[in-house]
Amino acid sequence: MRLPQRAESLRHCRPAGRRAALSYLETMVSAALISMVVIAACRVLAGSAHGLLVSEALLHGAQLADELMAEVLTQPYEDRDEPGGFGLEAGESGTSRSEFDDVDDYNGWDASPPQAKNGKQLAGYGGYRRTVVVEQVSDSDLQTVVPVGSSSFKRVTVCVYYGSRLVAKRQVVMSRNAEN
Ligand SMILES: [Ca+2]
Ligand SMILES: [Ca+2]
Repeated sequence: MRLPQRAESLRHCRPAGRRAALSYLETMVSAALISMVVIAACRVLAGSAHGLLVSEALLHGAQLADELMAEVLTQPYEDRDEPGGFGLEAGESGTSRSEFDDVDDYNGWDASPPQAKNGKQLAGYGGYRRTVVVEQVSDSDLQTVVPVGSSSFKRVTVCVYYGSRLVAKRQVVMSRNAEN
């Protein structure tokens, strides 16, 4: 038995409409899933890039801190020409480290970007900063800061920052008696 023309038309159209609706829905779900995967991948990549930057900053910080601490440790405990003082002696300039000739001359050194001893900026270290603090510490307790000249120990602290972040710190205690 043949259906009327309108019923025949609906019989063919309904399944096609459902298929179209399903295809649209599938497309939307697929697009949403792809978007989620892309966002997740971007986050992973951003995290990896940040991790690499932090690793590089820590490596450079360690190199800069070790290099400056090694330089300080080559200096005598006190100025040979004016023993007993602390900090720069008369006639010594603090614009670079070229005239630093004893450990406590380095107290208060602060340079960004980092410099070589002759004052030349170190290439490739933009954004880094190096600081030095030298303190007189107690003979009986190396953690206790005491007045200048009242002990035989000086504690040297070198810090390196990348931006505002501390990326390396070195601390060494020097003894006056080690030179004798
Ligand atoms: Ca000095
Ligand atoms: Ca000096």
